[in-house]
Amino acid sequence: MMQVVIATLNPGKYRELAEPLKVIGWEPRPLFDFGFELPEETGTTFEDNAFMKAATVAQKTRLSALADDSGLVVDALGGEPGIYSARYGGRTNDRDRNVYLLERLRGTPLSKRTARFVAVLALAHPDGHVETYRGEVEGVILEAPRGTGGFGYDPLFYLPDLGKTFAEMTPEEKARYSHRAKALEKLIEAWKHGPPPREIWPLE
Ligand code: ITT
Repeated sequence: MMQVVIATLNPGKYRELAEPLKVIGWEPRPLFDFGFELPEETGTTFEDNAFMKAATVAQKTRLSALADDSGLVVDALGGEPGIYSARYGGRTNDRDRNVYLLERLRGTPLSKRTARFVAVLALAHPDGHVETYRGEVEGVILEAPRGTGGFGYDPLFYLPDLGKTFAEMTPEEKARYSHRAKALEKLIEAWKHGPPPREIWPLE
């Protein structure tokens, strides 16, 4: 069975990544088991940051490592908080970040509160090869939180087609409709018959 270190310190992400990997027969290992820190996220894109986290952990553990860099991209805020979602406004917990987001959107009508969640998964192998998979989901930022499930901005992120926020969904529903679920779907599709072919530089 392939052991994969889940290179995250966010327990909400861990839960959502580990279960689907068990389904395809991989053995998820929490980063906590190894006592490593994650590198500082100095990249300018979700891809850069996911790559850095996965590659660092694969190199240190000599195992394959899966990292997730994700965030909320709000149109009326020019794409904020984006890659800075975990530290938005310098706020240090989910509740305060949600309050801050609502403050930033005060006076913005519902029709202009469109947003998307983005997740980029990077799967790095100890030989240095890295694969990335991206998932996105469109929604609307509500004017007040709804629901108690999930984590992060879930109580404010509403899917009009489903009539629910992510925090009002069951874990199974979130595991079907989320940005992370869509990225995982691509990873699982790529790996369903074993390791996917690697891109090779063309030799002119
Ligand atoms: P690791 O780097 O340890 O994985 P992190 O929380 O710092 O954890 P990110 O830098 O990728 O990870 O920040 C992502 C933030 O975006 C996260 O802290 C949440 O605030 C938000 N976010 C991402 N996915 C989310 C989801 O499914 N539901 C709600 N909020 C989410």
